[in-house]
Amino acid sequence: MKLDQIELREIQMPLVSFFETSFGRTTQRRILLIRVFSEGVVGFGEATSPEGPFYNHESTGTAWHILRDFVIPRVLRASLQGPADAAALLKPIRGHGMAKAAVETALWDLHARQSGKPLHQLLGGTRRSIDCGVSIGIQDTVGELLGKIEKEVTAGYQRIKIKIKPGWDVDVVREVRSRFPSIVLMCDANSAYSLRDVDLFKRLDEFNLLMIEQPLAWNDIIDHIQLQKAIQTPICLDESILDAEDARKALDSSACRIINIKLGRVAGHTEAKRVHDVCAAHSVPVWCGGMLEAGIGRAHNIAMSTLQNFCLPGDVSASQRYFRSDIIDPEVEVDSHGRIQVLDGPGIGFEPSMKRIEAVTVRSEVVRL
Ligand code: OSB
Ligand code: MG
Repeated sequence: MKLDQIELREIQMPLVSFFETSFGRTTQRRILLIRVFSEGVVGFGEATSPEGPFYNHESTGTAWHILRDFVIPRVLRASLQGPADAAALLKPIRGHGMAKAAVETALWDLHARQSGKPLHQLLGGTRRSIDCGVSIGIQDTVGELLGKIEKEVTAGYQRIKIKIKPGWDVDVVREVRSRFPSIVLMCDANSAYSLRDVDLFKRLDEFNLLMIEQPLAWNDIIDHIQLQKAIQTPICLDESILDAEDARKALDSSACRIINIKLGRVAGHTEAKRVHDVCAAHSVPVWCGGMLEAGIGRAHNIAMSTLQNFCLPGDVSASQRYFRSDIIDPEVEVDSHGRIQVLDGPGIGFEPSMKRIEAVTVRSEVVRL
C-alpha cells in the first residue's frame, strides 16, 4: 500500500438528545476522522474515543496526540503489504486502541475500495442484514425512560439495553419489566459496581435479563469470575476485553458468557476478528457495541457485524437516533424488523459526504513524510 498522506480532522456534532451512563452525560460529540490517501483512492476511518477519559483512558484529545505524533508517522514510514499488517505495526504503541483503530479501519476501507470490493466481503462476513438493538441512557425520570423504550420497541428494535448505576438499578429494572413483560431486555453498568454488590446482582436475576454488561471494574476479569458464579444472568464483558488474549482468559475462566466487540476498544478490524474467532471457538456469542459513532464508525461497525458469530442484536442503530444529519450517504437506517441491510458498494459501502464533513470540521491537519 503506497500511502501519499494521511489527514486528521476533528468534527463536532451535537447529539439529538443527551446520552448518560454511570460515568457521565454527553451532549455534544467531538469526533476525529481519518482519511488515508493512496494514488487517487481514499479510505475513511473514525476514532471512537469519547470526549473525556471516563469509559477508558482515551479521549478526543489523547487520540489526536497519539495519532499525529505516533500512529500516523509510523504508518507513513512503513511499507505495508496490506491492512492486515497494520495491527502488528502498531502493537509497540501500548494501549490507545481507539486512536490506532481510526487508521487501521481507514486502511481496510482503502484496500477494499482499491480492490473494488465491499469491506464486509474482505473481512469474511456472511450476513446480509444486521440485527439491531438500542442502548438507552439514564434519564431524569423513570417515566421518561419508559417513554423512550416504548418508542424504540414500536420502531422495531429487537433488544433494549438500559444503563444502570447505583441509585438507578433494581427498582428501575423492575418498573421496566413490569411495563414491558416480554421484551428482550438487558442492562449495562459501565463498571459502576464491586463485589460488595453481589446481592444486588442476585436480585436482578428475577427479571429475565438477556445479560448484564460490565458490572465490575473496567480493568477486571478476576472478580467477574466470582460474580458470574453467584448469579444466573449471563455477564457480558465490554471495557475489560482489549484483545483476543483477554477474551481467551475471560472465557477459559468463566468470567462471562458473552462478549461485546468494539472496533476502537480492540484497535481495529484485525483484532476484532481474532476476538470474534476466540469466542466462536468457545461457542460464545458476540455482538457489536457502539460509542455514539458518526456515520463512518457506524459503517465500519456494520461491516464487522456481518461476521457469522455476531449472533446477538448489537448497539448499532439508526443515524437519526443520534444526529440531526449524519456525515454519510445514505444515513444508517433500520427497518421495521430492527435490521440494517448490508450495502455492497466498494469499501464501507456508505459514501462520506465531504460537504457535510467540512461544515462540522473544527480543525484538521495533513501529515506527509
Ligand atoms: O458501554 O456500551 C457502552 C456509549 C458510550 C460509551 C459506552 C457505551 C455506550 C453505549 C452506547 O452503550 C452505544 C451506542 O448507541 O452507540
Ligand atoms: Mg458497555
